[in-house]
Amino acid sequence: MAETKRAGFVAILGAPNAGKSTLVNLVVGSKIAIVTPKVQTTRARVRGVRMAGATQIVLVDTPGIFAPKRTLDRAMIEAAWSGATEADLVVLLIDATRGLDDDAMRIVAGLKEAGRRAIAVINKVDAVAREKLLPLAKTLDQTGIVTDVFMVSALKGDGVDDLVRHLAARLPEGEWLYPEDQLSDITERFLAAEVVREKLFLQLGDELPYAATVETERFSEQPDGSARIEATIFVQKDSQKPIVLGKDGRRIKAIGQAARLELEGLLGRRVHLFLFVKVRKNWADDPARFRAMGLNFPR
Ligand SMILES: Nc1nc2c(ncn2[C@@H]2O[C@H](COP(=O)(O)OP(=O)(O)OP(=O)(O)O)[C@@H](O)[C@H]2O)c(=O)[nH]1
Ligand SMILES: [Mg+2]
Repeated sequence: MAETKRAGFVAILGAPNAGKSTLVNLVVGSKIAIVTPKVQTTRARVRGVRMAGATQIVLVDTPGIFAPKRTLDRAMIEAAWSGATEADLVVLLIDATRGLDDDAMRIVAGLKEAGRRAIAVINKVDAVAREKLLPLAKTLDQTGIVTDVFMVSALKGDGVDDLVRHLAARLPEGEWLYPEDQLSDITERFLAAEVVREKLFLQLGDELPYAATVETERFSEQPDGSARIEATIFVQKDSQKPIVLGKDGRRIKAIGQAARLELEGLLGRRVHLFLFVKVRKNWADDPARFRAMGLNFPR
């Protein structure tokens, strides 16, 4: 007899930089969400699909949850919490190097308030001393909202198979939500903009990435099978434009080159990438920019 089909959503919640996108990419087996060492990399919800036998696990990567300051922050956090609302299971991802800090406690409080329980996953176990893990697991257990505690390294893959098995077994019976061979709900246009934003985050100092957003303006297939992509980097101030461009345009060139190489790997075809930098002072208060990012504009 065929195995019973199961399917459902698993929202991954956590503080900024906990490794949510790294975990989702690993479980999906393909890069669908960008990853950087900086906080607040992910801005919108992204769904990734992993088949485990007859079970379809739809992982929902979310923006990190923190104390919001800007309109964009509020939109990101709303996106994260709405990811949890629609989910069958919630994973609370904890950065082992930070433990249950203020950001993590804020999520615990939010889950409590919503009457939700979560599977706690302690990530980055490769980066801390073993002795620290058991006390952390105990503290998580005592929050009263945690059903199980797993320890993983999303970077190295340790412990992730166990977690996937656990998730699969707890999803409800039902028809699959996506075609079996689909890996995510993102479009190639969105992926292109995100990969450019990742390279921008990696190339720039601490402040500027947060002043920038990237949109794919044109995406067309060429007769020779390659893709032609035009993307615009929006910054908020005139003074930020030369920083993105770099001396003699060297920085934008490096960003473009790195993005193109990665996109060729991800899209499986040659890519011609054209980047533009524009100043749009109010993009962070412009509902259209939020929609382009996959976010609702907070009221
Ligand atoms: N040592 C170690 N580093 C990790 C691990 N998982 C993720 N990282 C690193 O942590 C940083 C943040 O990873 P992301 O996956 O972008 O984290 P995130 O939770 O999605 O971050 P936001 O989208 O900003 O909320 C990156 O530099 C990762 O390489 C891990 O298991 N071990
Ligand atoms: Mg992320």
